[in-house]
Amino acid sequence: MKKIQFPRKEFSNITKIILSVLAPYLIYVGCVKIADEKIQITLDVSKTSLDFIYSGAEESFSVTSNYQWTVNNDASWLTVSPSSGSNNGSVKVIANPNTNTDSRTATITVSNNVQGVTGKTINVIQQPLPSINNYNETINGQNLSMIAVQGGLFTMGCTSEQGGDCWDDETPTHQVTLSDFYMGKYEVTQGLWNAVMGNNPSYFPKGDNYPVENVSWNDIVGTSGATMVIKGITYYANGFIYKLNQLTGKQYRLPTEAEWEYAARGGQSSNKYKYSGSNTVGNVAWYSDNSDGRTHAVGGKSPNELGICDMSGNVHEWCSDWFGVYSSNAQTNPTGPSSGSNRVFRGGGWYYGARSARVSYRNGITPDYRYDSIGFRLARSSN
Ligand SMILES: [Ca+2]
Repeated sequence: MKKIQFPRKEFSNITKIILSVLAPYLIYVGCVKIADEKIQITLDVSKTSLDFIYSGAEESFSVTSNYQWTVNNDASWLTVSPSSGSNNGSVKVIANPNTNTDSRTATITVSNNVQGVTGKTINVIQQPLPSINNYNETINGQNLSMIAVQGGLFTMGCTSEQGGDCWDDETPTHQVTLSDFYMGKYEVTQGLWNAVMGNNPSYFPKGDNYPVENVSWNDIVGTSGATMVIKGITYYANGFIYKLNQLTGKQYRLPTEAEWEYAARGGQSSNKYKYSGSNTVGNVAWYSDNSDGRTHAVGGKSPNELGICDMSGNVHEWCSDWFGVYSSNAQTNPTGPSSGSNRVFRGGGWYYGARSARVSYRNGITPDYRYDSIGFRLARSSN
């Protein structure tokens, strides 16, 4: 039998010529395709948002990648550096001060300009210039300094920086939103008390710049005579605050417990310290280990982020609220329980340990109680 002869499959001469001309390109295209399949380009950033205080600051984020990348930002008030890099790196972001009374936003984009790889976006917000300002006034020759506290949202209670030092009454944590207010830069001094009341009830009579103590909540708020109601508290004509308000024409009051804690934490400028202005208690507080068994002149330790002094230590500070248990519900401008038996005091004192000087520490006692480790600080609403 005759074998069937299959024709050899061969390229024609013309095809050979074309293939020989195209060969280098085909090899190149093949290699690129293989390379694309082998290298998975990755890109990630450590933050998706940045929140700047109104006065400006420096923040940073890190880039994780295996390729080149570039950074773009759409706001002239932001500086990012470097504007490009490769592989893993860190990017600094500097915000200029915001001189507007509105907040402002910007977008930072990190990309590596490779098709199919999604760029990363960081949303930036900067807080507005506060609409209230610090001020001083003089009452019968005694200075009163008030710090403007821009309102906002914070977490009240036993937050993580408190470590294992919290007591049960500091839980549960809860979200609190506050309006703008003023808080006294210092504890009310013996000098100011005497200028208003004409006496000095303090156990440690050392001079005008020492904190007044041995004053009950009732001594401050009053118990008889004409009245004025401020933020839910009735102030009476025989109390310190009513008399101060007669002299100044303003509506000073005790801080609420939430205002006290928000200010102690540094408000919107908070660095999330355990004590008011530091994680090292001795930098900001007169307390059992450094007080030498007595009060000290106000402002002797470093101020906190807002410029407020001695919120940790020296003397405890009365607040306007009845002492109650916390709820986990979010609250706006809370004023505490509607009734109770003890009024709140905060911040620790010269006789007490570091655990009492924490920003979330709280305690309470009957409003007629006088003690040489409890004084107070003034507050005032912004409107
Ligand atoms: Ca204090």
